[in-house]
Amino acid sequence: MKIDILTLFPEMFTPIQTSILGRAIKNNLLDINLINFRDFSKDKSKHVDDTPYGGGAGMVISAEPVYDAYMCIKERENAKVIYMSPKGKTLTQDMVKDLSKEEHLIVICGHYEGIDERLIEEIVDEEISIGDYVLTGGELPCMVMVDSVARNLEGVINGESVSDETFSNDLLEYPQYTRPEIFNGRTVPEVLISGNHAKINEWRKEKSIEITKVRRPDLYEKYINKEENN
Ligand code: 4G1
Repeated sequence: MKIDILTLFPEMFTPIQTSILGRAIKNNLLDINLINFRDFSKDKSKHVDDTPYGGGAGMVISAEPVYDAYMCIKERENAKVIYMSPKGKTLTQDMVKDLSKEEHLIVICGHYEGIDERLIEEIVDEEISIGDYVLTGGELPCMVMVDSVARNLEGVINGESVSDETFSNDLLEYPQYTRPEIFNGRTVPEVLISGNHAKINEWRKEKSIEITKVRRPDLYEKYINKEENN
């Protein structure tokens, strides 16, 4: 998958070129291309923002430098253009799964008070939000989206870990333990060292249901409704 990211702060993006995603890039499963649209400013002091029409606080990013950066991307015709925005649809695992089927994403990150609405009308296919809180820019949301999409790409992580976890069955995960067997006097649940895999699976399912019911009644409700239909 090719991902072009249009941002004023390309240096923020080290986290998604590290660890598992770093390996995916090395293995040519993922290609992240950072474009600083300040490079497309026609202003001699490289300005990309201006005061808002109608007045009010803050600065608005002009349509032109972002548009010119977008026009410079080769083979953009079949790409899906995403604007990270608090006005977007909140990212879910179902959306992540659909996005991971795309061949090419172009992601625009806003800053200050956002981007001129006409740029969004002109080139954006989908506005996506990661949740309801105020941020200084769309860069962190973009990284969240790219991380979740990339780990669903073929070969990035082993298949079992992709399908086994939370949200694939609408339940939160059971608790995990590793060595030592006793930590500060706390033991590992007996069943996990029993070697009885049927019993272990049963215990894990039970724990998943228990924690989901307590912590995420919304997910639990969804799970129960699905079970009733099976
Ligand atoms: C009004 C949050 C403004 C923020 C209401 C999640 C937030 C992009 C996201 C804001 C942003 C609320 C996101 C706000 C985001 C222009 C640049 C928009 C930064 C900006 C709830 C500032 N998911 N926020 N405005 O945070 O880009 O994607």
